[in-house]
Amino acid sequence: MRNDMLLKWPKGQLDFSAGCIVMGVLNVTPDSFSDGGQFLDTNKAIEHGVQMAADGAAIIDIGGESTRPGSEPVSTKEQLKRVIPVIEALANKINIPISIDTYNYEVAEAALKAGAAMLNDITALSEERVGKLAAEQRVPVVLMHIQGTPATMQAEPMYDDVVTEVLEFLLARAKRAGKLGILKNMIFIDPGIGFGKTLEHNLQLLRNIDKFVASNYRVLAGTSRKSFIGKLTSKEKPAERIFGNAATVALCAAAGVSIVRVHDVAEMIDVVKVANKLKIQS
Ligand code: HH2
Repeated sequence: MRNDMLLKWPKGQLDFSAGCIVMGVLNVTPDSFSDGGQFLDTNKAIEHGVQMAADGAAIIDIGGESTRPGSEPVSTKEQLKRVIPVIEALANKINIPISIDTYNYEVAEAALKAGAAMLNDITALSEERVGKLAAEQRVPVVLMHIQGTPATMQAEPMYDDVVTEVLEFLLARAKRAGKLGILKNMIFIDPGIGFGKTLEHNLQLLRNIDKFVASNYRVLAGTSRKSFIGKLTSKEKPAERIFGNAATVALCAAAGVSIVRVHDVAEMIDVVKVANKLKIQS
């Protein structure tokens, strides 16, 4: 196995030798756009995390604040109340890394203490302390692009050249992460599908996802059940967007994306297994 196919750190490991791997989404929130309210109950959340691991997820990404368009920040206290018991319990029940979906330093720190092994920051280290924390604790970090904030991001997203601007932003943030002491192979870049982007922006980013892969940072893509899929397929309900999502997951895996972040783990595991085999090796 080539060295870079196995990412190992003190708290976990990820094996990319088969190609793209799956991150299962676990939102412990009342209002997430797709699974809001389903896993707010601690026991239900734990059960779902265990199920996603059994279904083949390589990572479980836990969040305590919805970042859907129009959403407002949730207090640190409330986020901790939602996610910490779930992380503590899941860390003892599954042997894959748990990632914490937060840009909040206090939440990130407490989550790592409770057993999380990765940080997923939708603001790409807007708070430098989060980057320092990742460096000190030697954990991988996902850097995502967002234009604006969740409350306002879909009002009027605007770019001259969305692909170049998003990629340049991510490379600058990755460089900053490197300066803070995070190793290059521990950094994942993510174009932030749906975060301050129109349908056309999302399509352009996905059509050019190979440019992100060519950056030599590993890439994460989060398309799961998002509204652009609903628009293309006329599927109003997020849970009905599974086949539409499968198309994006297959194309991402075949283009060399390392991690797809999804709600429907069992289904997308099959998609990824096939797409990984169809990937033209370069
Ligand atoms: N998308 C969502 C949340 N976190 N993190 C990364 N790195 N990339 C993404 O595309 C991404 C993300 C939004 O999806 P979801 O968690 O299902 O919804 P909500 O924000 O409403 O909880």
